[in-house]
Formats: sequence, C-alpha cells, structure tokens
Amino acid sequence: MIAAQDRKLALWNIGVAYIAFLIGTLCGLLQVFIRNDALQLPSWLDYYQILTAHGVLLALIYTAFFIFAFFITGMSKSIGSFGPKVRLFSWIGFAVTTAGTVLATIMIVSGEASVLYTFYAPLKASGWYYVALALYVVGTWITSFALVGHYIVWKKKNKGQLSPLFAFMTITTIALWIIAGLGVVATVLFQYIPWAFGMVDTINVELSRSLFWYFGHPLVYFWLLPAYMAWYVVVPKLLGAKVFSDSLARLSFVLFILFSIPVGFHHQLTEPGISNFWKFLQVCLTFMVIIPSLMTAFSMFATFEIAGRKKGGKGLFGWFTKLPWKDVRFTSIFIAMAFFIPGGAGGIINASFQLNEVVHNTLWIVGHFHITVGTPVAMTFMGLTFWMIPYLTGRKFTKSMQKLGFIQVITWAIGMLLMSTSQHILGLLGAPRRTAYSGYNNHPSALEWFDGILTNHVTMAIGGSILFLSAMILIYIVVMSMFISPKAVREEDFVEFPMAESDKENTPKWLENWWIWIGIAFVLIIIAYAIPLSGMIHHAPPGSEGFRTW
Ligand code: HAS
Repeated sequence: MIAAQDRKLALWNIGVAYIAFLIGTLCGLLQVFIRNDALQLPSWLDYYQILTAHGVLLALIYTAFFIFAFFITGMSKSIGSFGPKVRLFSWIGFAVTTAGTVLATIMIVSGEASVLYTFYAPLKASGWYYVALALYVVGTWITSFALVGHYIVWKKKNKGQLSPLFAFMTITTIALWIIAGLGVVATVLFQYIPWAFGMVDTINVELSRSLFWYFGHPLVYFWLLPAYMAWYVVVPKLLGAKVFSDSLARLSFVLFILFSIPVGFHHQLTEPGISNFWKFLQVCLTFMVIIPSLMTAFSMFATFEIAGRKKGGKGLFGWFTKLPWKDVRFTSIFIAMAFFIPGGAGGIINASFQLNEVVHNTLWIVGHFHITVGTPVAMTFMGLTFWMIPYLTGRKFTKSMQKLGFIQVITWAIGMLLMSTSQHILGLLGAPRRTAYSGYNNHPSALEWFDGILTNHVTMAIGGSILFLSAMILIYIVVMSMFISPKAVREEDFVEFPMAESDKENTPKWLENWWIWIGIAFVLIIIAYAIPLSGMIHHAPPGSEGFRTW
C-alpha cells in the first residue's frame, strides 16, 4: 500500500474527475435528444453551451484529473512515496487545475463561453474563459513537474539504472504533454487573452487554429498513453504474465514523443492558408504515429497468447478461452482494446487527404472520437477505477460491485456501438457535426438522417441514453468504493495495484536518454511547423474581430 498522503492526493484527483464525468455525461444525454428534435431547451440554456460543457468536462477535465490520479498512484507504488516538496507541488498543481476548471465551468454555465472545446476563433468567449484555460494547463504542468522531480530523485539514487516501466511511461507522457501545451499556452496568452479583454481588436484566425492543433493532436495521445500504460503494465499482471517486451513497450512510447506533435495539420486539411506541401508532410508524419499503436496491438496479442497457453490453451485459438473473462478489470480493458480496432482504422481514414474531404466536419468525426477517447480510453479508465479506488481507500470491491461493473461495461459497449455506428453512417450521409437540430427546410438529404433502422438520429439517442444509464452505474460504483463499501480487514479482501514484472536486462539504456528523444522531437516540430507558422505571421491576412453567435 502506498503512503496515506499520496493516496489522499490521488483520491482528490479522482473525486474531481468523477464530478466532471457526472455533469459531462448528463450534457451528452441532453445533446442526443436535442439533435433528434425530441427536446426543447428552456430559453436560458443553449445547445452550444451544453456541447461546450460536454466536451470540456469529459475530454479535458475528466481525463486530466483521472490521468494524474493514475500517475500519482503508480509513481508512488513503483518508485516510492513522494517527498514533502513533490507532495506540496502536486497539491499546488491540483489546486491551480481545479481553479481553472471551476472558472471555466462558471463561464460556460453563465453563457459566456459557448465556443466548444476547440474554442475556435473568431468565436469569442469572455476573457476569463481563456484565463481559466491557461490556469488549467499551467496547473497540470505544475503537477507534471512535481512528478518529474520525484523521478529525478529516484534516478539520482539509482544511478545508471533504467527506471521501472510505469515511471518511464509516466515521464514520456508528461514530456509529450508539456511540449504540446506550449502551443495552446502561446495562443491563449498572446492571442486570445489580449483579444478577448479588448487590448487588440482582431485575431489571426489561422495562426490560432494551427497553434491549437499543434496542441490538440498530441492531446489525444495524452489521453491514450495512460490507457496504453494500463494495457502494458496492468493487463499482463491480471493474466498472470510478464510484460511481453520491455524494450518494445519503451520504444513505442518514445515514438509517440517524436510523431504525435508535428501532425496537427491533419485536423486542418480542408482549411485554406496552409499549402498542400505542409499538409502532405504532416499527413506522412501522421502515418508514422500509427506505428507505435500497431506495436502495442502486436504486444497485446502476444501477451494474451502467452498467458492463455500457459494456462493450458491448445490449438490456434484455444488460449483465447483461457483469458480471465470473469474478472471485470480485464474484460473492461479487453472491450476497450477491441473498440480501438475500428477506432484506429477510422483515424487512418481521417488522415487520408481525399477521404478527409468526405468526413471532415460531419458526424463521422464525432463517431470517431467516441470510439477512441470515449471507449478505448474511457473504458480503460473504468477498468482502472474498479480496483484503483478500493486500493486507495482500503475498502472492499465486493462481488455485487463486480457484477454491477460487468453491467456497466456491457451497457457502455452496447450504447457506444449504437451511438457511434449511427454517427459514422450519418456522417457519410452528410450530417454535420457541431450543430443543433435543423430540418434544413426538409431537404431530401436531411430527411435521410431520420430514416432507416440503425442509421438515424433516433438510434443515436437510444445509444446515448444507454450510455447515460451506464455512466450512472459507474458513479454508483465510484461512490460505493470511495465512501460506503466495508473496509477490508482480512488480507484477501485488500485490493492490490496489479503491476506486472518487466524484464529490463536486454533493454538498451539509450531508450531512456531523454535528450535524444526530446531533441529529435523538436527537430521534427521545427521541420513541420517553423516555415508554415512564420508564413502565417508574416503574411497574415487582416485579422478577424470576435463573434458571439449565441
Ligand atoms: Fe483521431 C480527429 C486521425 C487516434 C481522438 N481524433 C479526432 C478528434 C478526436 C480524436 C477527439 O487525420 C476530433 C477533434 C475535433 O474536435 O475536431 N486519430 C487519427 C489517427 C489516429 C487517431 C491517424 N484519435 C485517435 C485517438 C484519439 C483520437 C487515439 C483519442 C484518444 N483523428 C484523426 C484525424 C482527425 C481526427 C485526421 C481529424 C478529422 C477531421 O477532419 O476533423 C491513430 O493514432 C490511430 C492508430 C490506431 C490504430 C489501432 C491499433 C489497435 C489497437 C487495439 C488492439 C486490440 C487488441 C484486442 C489487442 C492503428 C492498439 C484484440 C481484440 C479482438 C476482438 C481481436
């Protein structure tokens, strides 16, 4: 068991994460009904306000707080309890991130920031909303630096040794997050805040979007990598196996530092103002970032097969039946992985220049992110929640909670399958994203979106409702394991942190040479961004004044 003070820190992070999850999923439920024209909002509430709250609270707040809870728990477990300074800075980071979260939520609820989670200019929110975003990023950086400090202390005490896999992966993810955050902090501090507070009249839209996506794409790997950490480190332990290959795991993580950042233009393929050459270059780099995910898929299949055969699985697929299907901690993560097969394939489609023309800004993209962040990542976090909170509180994860856990993940999978499938199909039929309900004057194309059995807005709403039900079951499990479930007394009732062994003997030391990886990352960033960004600054068209469309 890790130190009580580290547990407290992690639990507070999880607490905020699940408050955001509760409000965010409620907003999601309202949205699917509005899109289906089954719900009219009162005049003081706007669809775009709810959409912003949904995106911000789930994609930015739930994820970040949960991820830091996981990092804190795992770092304390793998390299030892935090010292007083690390703990102090982690609390300061938590407080600043929470302050940003509260301020952003107040701005959204009061109707001052219906700009969606991408906050695209020239939509203009209250200046305080951008201050809130800056606080959020800086808060996460403070916690990140605290964790890096903890790692450095360990490295000094263990000179020449490779760090444990969990710590290595935490630091990789943090490196990615800090480098990525530079883009969003730059645009918020130097463009949005002066513009929103009236210090300047106009904003350079293309530059602001490009700096946002410089951050926005690695942001998705900031969500994904902690899920991969669970796949690499937790899953083998649940299977009774070791990490398949320590070097493969580390290499796949450092490849994310290299290739996840210089690729933001693949979100801007339809935008004018960026030449085809730079778009093409960044699309090529996007195809490079697929490789570490394929390495991860390979590693997972290998782990399953080795574990299944060790348990007596025979023949080509006999090992599959030997996996611990009755353990919800495993089954939830397995379903999460399975969703990432179509989720990742969809990403490859999005990144393909011509196909992007068909799907960009349609509901297809919404379908894509619900089967990437909304299931592979979120359901992995659910699988972690089942043991992490009992581990931190010292309470039991009872048999009835395990049963409820199964109901929760199965309903999530069914709801997501219905909702995301219909979103993908609706997208191909041209239904736009980021829009409230509109009948489009009964245009035949728009009428199609309400036809068919599996392919319409009604299916989407049914899926969304099942998801909400599932979310409420999860909240119940969270509350039970935080406050109500009986305290574990007997040895066998204590829930452990399942952390698999990873053989480091054959792992090359250069894999943990951060100067190499961060250095190459910056070289790639400069190659991919220096010329197009400087072009946007030096040949900027007239800037835009702000618009408030709500
Ligand atoms: Fe994406 C848009 C391209 C991955 C999230 N993406 C988005 C948006 C979000 C998002 C939120 O190129 C919308 C942003 C917005 O608001 O506008 N995405 C990709 C590519 C990948 C990818 C190439 N995306 C993700 C992940 C996300 C995420 C991960 C969240 C966590 N995405 C795009 C593009 C756009 C985009 C364009 C812009 C579209 C537009 O026009 O606006 C790749 O990283 C995917 C690689 C993954 C794989 C899958 C490997 C499979 C594994 C599972 C193994 C399974 C096992 C289980 C072992 C190749 C690892 C076995 C089970 C059995 C049943 C057998």
